[in-house]
Amino acid sequence: MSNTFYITTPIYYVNGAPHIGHAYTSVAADVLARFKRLDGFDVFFLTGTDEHGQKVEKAAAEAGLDPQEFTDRVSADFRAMGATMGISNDDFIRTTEERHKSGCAALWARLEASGYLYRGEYEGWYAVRDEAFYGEDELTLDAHGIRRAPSGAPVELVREPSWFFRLSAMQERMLAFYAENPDFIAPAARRNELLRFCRSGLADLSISRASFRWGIPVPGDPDHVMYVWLDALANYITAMGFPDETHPRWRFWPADLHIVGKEIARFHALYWPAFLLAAGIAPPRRVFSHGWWTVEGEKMSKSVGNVIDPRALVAEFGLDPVRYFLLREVPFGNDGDFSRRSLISRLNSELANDLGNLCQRTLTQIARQCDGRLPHVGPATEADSALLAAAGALVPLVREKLDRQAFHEALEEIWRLVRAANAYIDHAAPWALARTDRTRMGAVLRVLADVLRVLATVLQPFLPGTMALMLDQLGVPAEERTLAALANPLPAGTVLPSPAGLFPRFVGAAG
Ligand code: ME8
Repeated sequence: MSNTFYITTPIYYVNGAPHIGHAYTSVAADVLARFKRLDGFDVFFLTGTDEHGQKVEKAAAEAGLDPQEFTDRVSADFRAMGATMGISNDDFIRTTEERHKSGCAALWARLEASGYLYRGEYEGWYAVRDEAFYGEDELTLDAHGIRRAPSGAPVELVREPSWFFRLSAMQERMLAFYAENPDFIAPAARRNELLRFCRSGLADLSISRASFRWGIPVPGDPDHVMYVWLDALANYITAMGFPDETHPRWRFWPADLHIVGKEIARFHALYWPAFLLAAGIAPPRRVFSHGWWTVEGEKMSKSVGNVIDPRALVAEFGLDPVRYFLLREVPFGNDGDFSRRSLISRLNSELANDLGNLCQRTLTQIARQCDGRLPHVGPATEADSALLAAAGALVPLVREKLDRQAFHEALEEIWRLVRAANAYIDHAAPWALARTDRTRMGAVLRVLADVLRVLATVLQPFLPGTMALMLDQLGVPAEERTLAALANPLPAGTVLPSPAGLFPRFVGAAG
């Protein structure tokens, strides 16, 4: 079994500023990357920007800038968004980089050599907003007589010479691939959609454009640029050094997980593995396609003016509460609604009350009653053993949930333990034992400190900043913060720093 884990986000279009949807995907991938690192994996986490195509070319023209200058700017903004969100990516790829362009040309050459490409003419519908081709049967006419794609994007008629990929020849092979890899695409609803689409018959895919210039030239046919989706998908291998299979990064391929939004599932779970299989390259292991956020019940859009800037949220609420909210509020895979009220309510009840107070109550007692030193492990009562057993079972449970990208279930398991620890402290009442049975008081506080250590350790991927502080306060050395290190008990007598609050309650207006 290889110990590598390669995870990616989509590379984002640089036609506009990053928003909460982009932050969501990046945070989700980041939590998994951090968890795998804590679990001893050799992790590679990639993100970046998708900079070619008509949509970006148009946005640059509207901004009155040369496309390269425009993409430099917006790409830097996406990088900055990642930094604000605490994203721990190992690289950030831009499709305008030389390494990407040459890798793409190499992929094209392999596809051509394998006989999967031919030149022809494309006539059909194209939506610049989606950078996607649509069949006549997929379109609807709106009230103004405008033809629209299922996504709502307006389409235009395109008639131009084009290179094609023989997707039709891949149909049986793809169906066999899905059958052999039942976990390749999740959640199940997306898998079923994809199977239906694939079984209904696959048309060859136009993979070059000849009517604009902002793209990677087709090798040997410089009047054409590569279709932006072929260019974009290739980022996942060009960042790993493709076509140089002796590159140190190539050991990470095939990717373990592509995290994407539901609207681009077909590109990742059908076109991408089809290109790779045709080129003789191993396909990725899994694609998880998550749902979409609306805002206070409405679709997020520039024209409605309700686009949420993740950086403004972080400035107001702090980074960890925002990360927590994004992954706790909505089952991963479902659509969800963003509302300030629910963010504030989760911050105050789950982070400040449930977890923050538990930690504060325990550490304040240790500071006051135990001279700030970690107490000895005492003889365990039934209640002690039950709580410690629940804590001991947490890591495998969370691992299993995160291996299925079920973030909300992982957090639910963690909070089950937080609630059990709160019930335990209420019942054991160490503040009362301080007057009646100091030995038992020490034992109770030690149980709590050990449980808090488990909680803070598994929560690091979700709440990296606050859990680092919590582990400092629990006296856990930096090198003892991995999942494996939970097996090493902390020495009694460890001097703990004075406790400080982790999650201030939010007291401002909700609306
Ligand atoms: O599609 N809710 O880029 P993109 C949740 N360049 N997630 C959202 C969202 C929302 N309202 N809005 C965006 C592209 N996202 C291509 C990808 S990959 C080879 C090329 C997230 O800038 C979600 O992950 O349109 C979605 O798939 C992605 O941003 C789309 O970003």
